[in-house]
Amino acid sequence: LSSKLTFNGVSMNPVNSTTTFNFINGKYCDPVGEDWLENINPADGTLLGRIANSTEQDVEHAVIAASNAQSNWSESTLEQRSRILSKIGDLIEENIESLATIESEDSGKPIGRARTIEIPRAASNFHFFANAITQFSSESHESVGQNAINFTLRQPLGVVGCISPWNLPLYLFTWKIAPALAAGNCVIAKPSELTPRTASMLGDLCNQAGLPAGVLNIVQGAGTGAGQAILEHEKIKAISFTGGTATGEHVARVVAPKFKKLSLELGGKNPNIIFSDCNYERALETTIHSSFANQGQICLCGSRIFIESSIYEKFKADLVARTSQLTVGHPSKTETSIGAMVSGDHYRKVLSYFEQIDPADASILCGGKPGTVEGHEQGFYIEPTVIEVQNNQCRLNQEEIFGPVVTLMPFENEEELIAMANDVKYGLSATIWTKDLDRTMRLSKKIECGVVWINTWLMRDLRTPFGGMKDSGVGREGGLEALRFFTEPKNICIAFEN
Ligand code: TXE
Repeated sequence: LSSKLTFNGVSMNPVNSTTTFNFINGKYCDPVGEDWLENINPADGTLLGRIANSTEQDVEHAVIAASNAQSNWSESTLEQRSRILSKIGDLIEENIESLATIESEDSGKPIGRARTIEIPRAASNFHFFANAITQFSSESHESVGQNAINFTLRQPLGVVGCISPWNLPLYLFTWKIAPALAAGNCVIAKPSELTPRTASMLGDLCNQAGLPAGVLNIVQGAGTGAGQAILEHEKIKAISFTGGTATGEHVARVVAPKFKKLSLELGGKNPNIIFSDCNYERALETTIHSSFANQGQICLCGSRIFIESSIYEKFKADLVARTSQLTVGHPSKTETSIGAMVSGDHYRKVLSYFEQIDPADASILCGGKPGTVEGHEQGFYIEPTVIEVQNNQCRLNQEEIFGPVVTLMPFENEEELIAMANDVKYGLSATIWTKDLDRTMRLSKKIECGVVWINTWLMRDLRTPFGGMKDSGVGREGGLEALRFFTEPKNICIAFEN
């Protein structure tokens, strides 16, 4: 990354800096109120630095910058936008190592995951939408017999707000920003205050790629301050939000009376369904990933495992044995499979589920306690945990725990399975392991969710619609759905004379 940034006249590099500034109108700046939050390293509890804690004044500055940049950006050619977005993707790729290191420090995720999956995906988000915008088309309808033709313009919305969470920081931040920019909008974006630094580094990469000042503005700070100000600002036309369901409900309540466009990607409590005819080894191996990847802090994790009763005892024993072999360790170590939870608060929240287990509902088969990593005793580690559940209504099977925790339950037949799988407020994704094609279709149609994976998990094609139903969200992102969200369709009807 360039070391040409200046702050208060002092040259600085955002990677080495312990201060995370706002990025407004193409420049790093401190928050108007000079208020700062602490950025804690979850791997050892030490202080990484301070983060701008912005208010509505900072959001106002960002909106002014974005509004000034809007008309030039929305009138730039698709080729110009595509070239700049593609360059941002290239620069992310060139800086994978430093971005992955910072991402891992901020979030506690294993460095290998950041390096090989998440930062590359952030680059793909830009590359994908750089291409997608050149293929984005609209419809026309000839009103035959009425001498008229209708066509649909897809115009940029203007200034839009993107608010993202801490679990996949740069990956989800760019998943929103790239389509918003590609469609010709200017953006006010807020990353989570728990994982602010890779988002901040993106500002510098955008400058290097030639993104005009003001097109992307990054406002750092708490959800209740900066986030709330983004929701409320009259000039921000749309909100794309990913986060917890409770916060999503609040976002909807604030935004609905203002008639902003709204996309919500919220929590999940996804069933992972194992039939006896599955490819057993693949199902077991993938279940380890879908249960514990990123310490279970992925909305798509298969946190409720339903196993056909004929193989229940065997799968249970094998899963517990494999789980017990996972290495809880410092995120910077390549051999670590389970890193640290993102924060002390989240760590305590996950542990509280273990303390409150009613023995009539469930019993812990492995894990269920803090992990110990020598030399890093103040870090927020939790052992990967498998719990056998007797009652589908218990909290463990109803609430999103968002940690390295899965529950097991047997099922006898499809009818019973579907009833249990759907008996939650969430509806994000489902995974089904079976070789029976008819069954895959029957179940896929009946399970209430937005994404179904058959004999795989989290295999993503960025062209597909992504999102959930019920309390898992409203709307779809991904592919052309995202470009549709970030544009206003306007029908134009032209009458002509024969
Ligand atoms: O996320 P929040 P939290 C789930 C998971 C987790 C729970 C709570 O179960 O335990 O949510 O996590 C911003 N106005 N997921 O509280 O609050 C906030 O600053 C505007 C699932 O840490 O939802 C951050 O940028 N913005 C999820 C973003 O919202 C506000 C990923 C998300 O934080 C705001 C993360 C406000 N009033 C947690 N309050 C997923 N779907 O993957 C907060 N924010």
